[in-house]
Amino acid sequence: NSGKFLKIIEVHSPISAIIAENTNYKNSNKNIFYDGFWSSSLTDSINNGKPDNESLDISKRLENISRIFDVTTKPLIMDFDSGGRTEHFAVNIKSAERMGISAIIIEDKKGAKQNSLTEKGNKQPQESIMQFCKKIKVGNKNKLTNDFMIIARIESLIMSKPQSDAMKRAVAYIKSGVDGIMIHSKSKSPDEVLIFAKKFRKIKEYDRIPLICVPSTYSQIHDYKLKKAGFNIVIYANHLMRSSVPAMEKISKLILKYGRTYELEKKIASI
Ligand code: SPV
Ligand code: MG
Repeated sequence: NSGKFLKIIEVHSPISAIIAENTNYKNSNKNIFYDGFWSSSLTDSINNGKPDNESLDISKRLENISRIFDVTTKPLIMDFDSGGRTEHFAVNIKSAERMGISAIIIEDKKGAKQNSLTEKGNKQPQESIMQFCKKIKVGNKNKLTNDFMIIARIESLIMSKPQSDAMKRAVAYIKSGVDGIMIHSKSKSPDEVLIFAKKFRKIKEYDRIPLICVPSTYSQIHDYKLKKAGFNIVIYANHLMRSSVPAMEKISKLILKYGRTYELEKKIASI
């Protein structure tokens, strides 16, 4: 409702969330900051040393978010994977809303979970439109308030299906009552999500439906271009985790190399 273009950053632990909450960047006339957090299935799993395949169960994911909420104030969008079995989704969505999560994103996939960006090629099938619409309706029935948003994530482009399939799904999901659309892509170019946004924004009756993107593979595109294309939310979905991994690898190696920590004091945070 703010009409603002929202920048959302992945957080996977209380300390990563405190850092994200307190990060800002001042340029000549603006003070830029993150509007909220993304709880990523990928980085929550990695933070627990596990693959992104739902072996980290929903109660552990919610516990993690609860610890983040203990020490931060920004709103959070939770990656809810496919939402799981519809009867479990009906229960879990209430737990998410009660905890204070602002929105969940459910992806239109079914069966054993695989990360959409896996380089081996994602073998997880897409859910049928009919079944996914059913799930959206169950979600809406189990909302406690209308402030809580359910966003549908469309995987058609990930599966190399045509734009028409993605658009057909967007329309069906919105008709089933979803509050926003995330179009996902693993292309190295932003072109396909830009084409989708252009078509989607031509539908005037969906003016107020937020459009979301996750530019992990097409990272060359600037935020203002996504805004101009009609997106309302950008999610930087894994970058605090990905920045911490090489930092930890480097420092742990240097301690072995030097046999002391003196050489790296300037590379790390003060005590
Ligand atoms: C995640 O962050 O876990 C996501 C986005 O689902 S992606 O990994 O890009 O599919
Ligand atoms: Mg995920």
